[in-house]
Amino acid sequence: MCGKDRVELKLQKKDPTVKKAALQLQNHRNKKALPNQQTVDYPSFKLLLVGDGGTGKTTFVKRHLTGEFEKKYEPTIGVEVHPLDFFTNRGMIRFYCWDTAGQEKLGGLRDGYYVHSQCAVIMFDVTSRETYKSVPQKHVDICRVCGDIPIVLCGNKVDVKNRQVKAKQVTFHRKKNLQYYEISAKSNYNFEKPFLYLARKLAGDQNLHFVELPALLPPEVHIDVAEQQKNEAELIAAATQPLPDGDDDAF
Ligand SMILES: Nc1nc2c(ncn2[C@@H]2O[C@H](COP(=O)(O)OP(=O)(O)OP(=O)(O)O)[C@@H](O)[C@H]2O)c(=O)[nH]1
Ligand SMILES: [Mg+2]
Repeated sequence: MCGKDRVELKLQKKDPTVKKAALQLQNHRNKKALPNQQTVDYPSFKLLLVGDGGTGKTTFVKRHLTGEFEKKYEPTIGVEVHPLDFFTNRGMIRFYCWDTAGQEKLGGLRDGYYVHSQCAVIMFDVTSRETYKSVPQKHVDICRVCGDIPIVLCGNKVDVKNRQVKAKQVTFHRKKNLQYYEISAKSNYNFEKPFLYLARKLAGDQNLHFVELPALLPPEVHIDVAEQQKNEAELIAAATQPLPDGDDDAF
């Protein structure tokens, strides 16, 4: 370890969010029946995370510090699996997040990763229309392999000023009865929303809520709150409008 790394590690350990994450991890390790066992004694679900390359999937899952500490990295087969724990009023819940490679050439097993997924997040990048256009195909693929599982659509990078996919242009979720959230992985905006929605669906309990949020990396960027409030209002207003014709969303 070089001198610079050592200094950074020391600084990180002083960071209260890092301390909190370490404590959370220690607490849940203590709850396990055996040390180093793979499974946990609370409900766990396989969450499939898909979306075009560069949409921010890896950035998103790595915000969750405990999951990052326990990560299992398998670059050669095109997926990283992160166990992400959440504390709910009904006890702990774990999502095994399968962060797949979006780039075709790094796709590895592709559909092979989808098998046995119990829920999914489809991510696109609001600064790239192309990534939104590929959402329907990803949805078809998930339904083909996994059947009717709860799915959340996430429009990431809403911190960027010049977005290409406006809130009112996002209509795919309404056609397919999915949940949609605007998120910004880099600012932690709405980080917990997709997990909360999925946890409620999987538990069949709309009253489930998080009693404590997981330790997250500090925000790297800040969103313009007023601007984002406008976007959220635009979404609500758009939901009252008739859906555009056709299978794919046109801009
Ligand atoms: N401005 C902004 N940039 C982001 C955000 N999330 C991710 N990025 C950036 O987008 C780029 C791609 O992020 P990744 O997380 O690697 O994307 P990915 O979806 O995992 O890509 P693949 O692994 O190729 O499928 C990186 O440069 C990130 O820093 C965000 O919320 N806001
Ligand atoms: Mg990635």
